[in-house]
Amino acid sequence: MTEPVKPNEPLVKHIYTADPSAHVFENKLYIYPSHDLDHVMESNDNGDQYDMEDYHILSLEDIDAPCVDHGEALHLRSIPWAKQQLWAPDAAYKNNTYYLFFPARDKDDIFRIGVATSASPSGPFTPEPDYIEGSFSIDPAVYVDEDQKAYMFFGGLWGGQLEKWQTGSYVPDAEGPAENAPALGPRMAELSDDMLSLKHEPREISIVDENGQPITAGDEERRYFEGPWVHKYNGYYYLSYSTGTTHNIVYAISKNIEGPYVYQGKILTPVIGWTTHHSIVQFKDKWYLFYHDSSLSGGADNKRSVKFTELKYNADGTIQTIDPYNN
Ligand code: FUB
Repeated sequence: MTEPVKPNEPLVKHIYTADPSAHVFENKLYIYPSHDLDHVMESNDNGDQYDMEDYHILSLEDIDAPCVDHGEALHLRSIPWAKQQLWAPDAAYKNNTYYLFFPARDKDDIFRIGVATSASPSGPFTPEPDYIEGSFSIDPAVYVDEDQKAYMFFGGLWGGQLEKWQTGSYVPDAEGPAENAPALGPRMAELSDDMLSLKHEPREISIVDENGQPITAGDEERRYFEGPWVHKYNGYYYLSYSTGTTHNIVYAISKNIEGPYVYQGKILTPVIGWTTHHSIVQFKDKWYLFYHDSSLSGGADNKRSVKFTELKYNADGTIQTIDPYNN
């Protein structure tokens, strides 16, 4: 694209992109999205319509510069363990190396999380031969803390299969908790120093209300569904995520990276299209929300476009709610 990008407009229009994970690397903004394909798929609760096969990495020299598409950075055909569905990725930098974390279904149709490496933030990325041992479900988000310890957050309901991992192993016909029971939380694990494995079995994160009571599975306005993202602001960890069936991006905060996280409120009201997925990044002196919607495709759930808008904090650290069509 040669035109400068604008807030609340697709970053690129020549391909469909979704699930943006934005990072500042080498003084530029890099966006790691899913690459939605322009084909017709049957929609179902299993997410079969999200049948993606590769990743393209985008970058911006500045927040009003043209968006660069760096081309194919990783394709399904080069990932030995993966069968289909390259869903929402994330990237991290450590050890003079860029790491791309990504979910895909393995040969047994179970979602796992893989990792690929590159010397450049724009790739191409070389995948490890197998998925990360002990990983499962979807939507990895990797947070490298100030002490350089790295943590992977992940998990998604329904097609993301999180319900099936409640016992710690895969139970194909497992269902979610009862409506009045605590909702399933995202999982987290510290990554090994080489970023290629988990240091321990994934732990479940608890999200609670202002009285310390767990958010329940029936509380669809607030319970975790998919798409976790963690950032730090004024000494607090902010865990933000999609509520899925109610289509909001919401957030909860904690002094401890492992939680419990206390629910705060909405960041982004529903977008056009079923899914909503985001990331939050500081670039220069401002904070930005990267998100997607299906407006460019006329509302097709599986043909989405990445956009951004400024994100603002109130003096008490709460985040101002964004209406994507009125800001
Ligand atoms: O893009 C496929 C899936 O849709 C992602 O993994 C979810 O977060 C949702 O955006």
